[in-house]
Amino acid sequence: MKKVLIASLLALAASAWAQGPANVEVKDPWVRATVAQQKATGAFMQLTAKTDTRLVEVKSPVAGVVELHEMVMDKDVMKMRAITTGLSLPAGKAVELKPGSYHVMLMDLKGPVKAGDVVPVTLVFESQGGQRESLEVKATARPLGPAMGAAPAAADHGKHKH
Ligand SMILES: [Cu+2]
Repeated sequence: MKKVLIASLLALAASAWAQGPANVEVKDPWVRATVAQQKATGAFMQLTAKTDTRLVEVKSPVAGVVELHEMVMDKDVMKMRAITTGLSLPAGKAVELKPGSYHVMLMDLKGPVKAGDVVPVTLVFESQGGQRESLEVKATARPLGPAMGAAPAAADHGKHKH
């Protein structure tokens, strides 16, 4: 009984935290699930670096193009903008990638991302010395959230229950 509990706790820990002796700790990676025909979505997580580093590149097999984005105000309108110089991760400070803020933009999706899907995302970090380290995390797809109830009927199309 106790063994089973420990095993499930370990499994839980493994899914929530990235593995390996990395300089950057990745907490709670997730991807927003898509609806039919949607070609882009966002990936989110919390990053904490042990020493000053930068997130310089992100890759994922589910997307043809992956970019790092930030939200900026442009004439009172919030817009997304690609971060081309990398996202800096100061030592010991948690940097949050979340909706409405920094995010990983997955574009040119090869197929729909369904809630519960596990999406591999490879993060490439560069230290101040220019050393690169990559880390693969498994982001779980979550449903659209509050907007879900208002989603068009098309989103449910093709979902047959037997
Ligand atoms: Cu974006």
